[in-house]
Amino acid sequence: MSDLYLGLDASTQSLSAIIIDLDTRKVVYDISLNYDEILPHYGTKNGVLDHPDPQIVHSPPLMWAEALDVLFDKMRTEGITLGNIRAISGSGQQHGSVYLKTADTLSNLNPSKTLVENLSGIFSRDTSPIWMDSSTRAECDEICDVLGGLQSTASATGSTTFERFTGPQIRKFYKTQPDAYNNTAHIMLVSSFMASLIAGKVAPIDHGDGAGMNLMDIQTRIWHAAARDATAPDLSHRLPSLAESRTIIGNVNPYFVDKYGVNPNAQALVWSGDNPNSVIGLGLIREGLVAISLGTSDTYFGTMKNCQTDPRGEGHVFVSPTGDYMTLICFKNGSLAREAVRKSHGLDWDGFSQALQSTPPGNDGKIMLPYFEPEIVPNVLKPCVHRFDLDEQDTAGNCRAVVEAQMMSMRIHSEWMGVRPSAIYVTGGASVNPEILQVMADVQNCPIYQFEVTNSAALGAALRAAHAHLNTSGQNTTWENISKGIAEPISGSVVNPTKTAVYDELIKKFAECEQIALGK
Ligand code: ADP
Ligand code: XUL
Repeated sequence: MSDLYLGLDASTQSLSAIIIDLDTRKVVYDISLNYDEILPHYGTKNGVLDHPDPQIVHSPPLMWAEALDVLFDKMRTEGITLGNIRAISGSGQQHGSVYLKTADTLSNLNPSKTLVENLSGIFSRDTSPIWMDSSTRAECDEICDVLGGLQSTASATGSTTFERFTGPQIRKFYKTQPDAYNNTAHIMLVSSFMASLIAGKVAPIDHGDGAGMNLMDIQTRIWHAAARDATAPDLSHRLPSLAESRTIIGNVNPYFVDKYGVNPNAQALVWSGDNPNSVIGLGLIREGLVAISLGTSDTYFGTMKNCQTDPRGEGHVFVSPTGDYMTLICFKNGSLAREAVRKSHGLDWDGFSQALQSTPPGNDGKIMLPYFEPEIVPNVLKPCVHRFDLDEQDTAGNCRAVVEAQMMSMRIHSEWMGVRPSAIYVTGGASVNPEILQVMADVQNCPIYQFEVTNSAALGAALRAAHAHLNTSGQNTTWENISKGIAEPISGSVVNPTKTAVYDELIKKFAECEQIALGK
């Protein structure tokens, strides 16, 4: 039987798994379990807990752990040969943080109990602030001031301070719940928390996800002492070590061996963020390629050899699993904004696509600024949907307006990268929708390529597991070899631009509307 590699993805709305057989270059298993559906007792909506303040967005970390049990149980009962798994890695929604009183139990989990039973009482904070949280403006300003302002914070940590980044979130926790902070022995990211469960010990944070914390020195890739001190006292012993994303933590936690029959020699790798993993899952291993992920958030990213930060402070520099840098811009009003429009007009996705087909590119000048949730880029803390020359009841006009707004915003706010893409690779749940991709192609004026696997983060994690396993077992291999025939666009899948000129004009109006909406 072939060697198998498992990639997991703990995203905002679901836990997914992809298993690859590298000999045949095939994905042999691909599943996604939606938290709201499989674990309704946590009461989440789209994976997050309801809160009266739209700026506060948390999820329960126990839910992510319980989903792991559900997933492994499903794989075992579906007859997946977990005994052939050689290495496991994973991907987590970025920035979210998990707070533990102790990690002693991790190496000693009782397989006759569930993960929930095993982990009961270990959290010093029952809920985790996630990337959608925007409640830390004050803490962002405090840290940024100590580090010398926007540009020096960005050149120190890869980004200026952002509300969702882990450092400002930790500072808010320390300021508002000092006793619980003092009671915290370990602060983890979603990725390193899940890796710690899989490895049975406190996992390092990889450089890719570490760069999303405002705590890592982006040049030297070690904790940035001044940023750490500006965040909270006595933070150094609460943070784990930082490591390259190819680091093997050890063998898989015996819990998964005894309970589900996972190969006892399977290597547990560090995890990374969903966006760095997607770089590998999309084969973005050369500079100049750009990808757009249409997941819960929409992200625009690409690899970069030298570290160049955004002077306007909207974009980020992270570290790619290849060791190069990657640039990223994150738009919070992605799939959930498209869904809000779709649902308010009583449509399914087919109806939404028909609405896009029935309206002309440029939407006769109708414009929406879809800030259904507080927005990251541009920074909008109070959610508000603005419409210009657009009637709220105009079903087709609103469907086209939300997608055009998202694509024009990506074009405007990625200009600092200094390269207009010649091809865009697309991933995430909405990348199956050809009408949305047509708008993307027209606004960006470049061809869009689709992939067979829409979860590039889980695929990237599986490929990282294979890369690390082969390179530590004497079968040296390159990223080019790993991605060949599997992390490549579907041949012939291209969506070419057709009507582009209209957007060169409309984008000027859109930019003006954006300024008005931002009160500038
Ligand atoms: P995440 O990984 O952030 O949890 P996914 O990449 O799995 O998110 O994407 C989930 C989203 O994909 C859903 O919120 C849904 O809005 C969107 N989606 C699924 N199918 C379609 C479709 N046919 N057209 C547009 N969007 C879709
Ligand atoms: C990236 C970001 C989101 C999350 C969730 O900075 O906040 O893309 O990683 O997908």
